[in-house]
Amino acid sequence: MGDQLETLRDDVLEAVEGAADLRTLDEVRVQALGKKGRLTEVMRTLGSMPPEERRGFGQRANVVKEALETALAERRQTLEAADLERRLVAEGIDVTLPPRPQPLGRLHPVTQVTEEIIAIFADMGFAVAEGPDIDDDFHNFTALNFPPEHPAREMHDTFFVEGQPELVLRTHTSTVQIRTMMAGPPPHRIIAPGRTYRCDSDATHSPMFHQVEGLLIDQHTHMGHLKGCLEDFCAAFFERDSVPLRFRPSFFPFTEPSAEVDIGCRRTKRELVIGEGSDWLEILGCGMVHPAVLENVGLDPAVWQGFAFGMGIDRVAMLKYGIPDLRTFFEADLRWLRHYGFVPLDLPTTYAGLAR
Ligand code: 2NL
Repeated sequence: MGDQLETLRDDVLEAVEGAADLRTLDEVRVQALGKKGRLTEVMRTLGSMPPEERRGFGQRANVVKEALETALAERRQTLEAADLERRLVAEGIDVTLPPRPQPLGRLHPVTQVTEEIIAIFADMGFAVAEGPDIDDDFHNFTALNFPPEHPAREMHDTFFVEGQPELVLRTHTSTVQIRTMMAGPPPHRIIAPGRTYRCDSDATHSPMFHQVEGLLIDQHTHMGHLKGCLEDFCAAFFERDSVPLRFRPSFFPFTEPSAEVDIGCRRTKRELVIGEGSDWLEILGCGMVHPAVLENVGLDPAVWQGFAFGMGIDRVAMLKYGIPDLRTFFEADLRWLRHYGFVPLDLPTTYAGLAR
């Protein structure tokens, strides 16, 4: 009987060491210690033994059982660790590998350029403000000092909401600046990028287009600050040390004085270079906020003053990235987007270079 226990123990220990995976090991366990296992069968014979043999045999069988259980547990641990190691290697991710931008699609040039503009003005301390695309006559025209008979209020320039002649699709994002000035006390330093709408459609006009306006209101800001701000913006946007700017006297109902700003450029048959040369290209309109506008939003023009400007985002996107036709912007052509679009997650910053 003693030999039988030892043979059983050695057989099972050998099988345990030989088990190459957890499934095999479990089969070994069942065959030895399961309900019909070899050791279980041997233990079952205890009852029919003479009492003087039973005690010693029972003790030795228990020692064998414990030895087998220990061996099984140790082998299990080894196999589990090996399994885990295999999985860690197989499922490992090298986080230092570069991302694969291809499946992520592309950002529209308007999105890219809007982010670039926001990054530049954010560095100068301007916050981004937003407002509704549909607004009322007061925020779009009256507060901005448009006289009642102004041509921009005509049916053929402005989209009106059917049945609600007080509501329009905003023709500029000045509506957002009016809302900002009425919502809280000065000083204000904001830019308002967004969609704008005018009843106009040809090679250089789209009925929906994008604009960014800027507004700064405090007690001491003058035209010199406006000029410096726009010079810094243009240099940063066109990524040059400096750019020549030309301010031409102009007229807007909401600014006084008003100016249109041209940027120096060189036009050849083949290309357009921005920031050098003896030609000029108009890029934005600006001025000191009209006293009547300040009064309309409840500010005393004897105390508060500031500047404002407005710029077409689609237009400067075309200039900066050499996109020849405005209409292609809104055709949702995937081949066009793959060519002119930008890799997402590469957010523009002025210190890293706006578009990399
Ligand atoms: C242009 C000209 C401009 C503004 C927009 C503005 C807004 C308020 C008060 C005063 Cl609330 N002015 N905006 C000022 C001057 C010019 O836009 O050519 N945009 C494309």
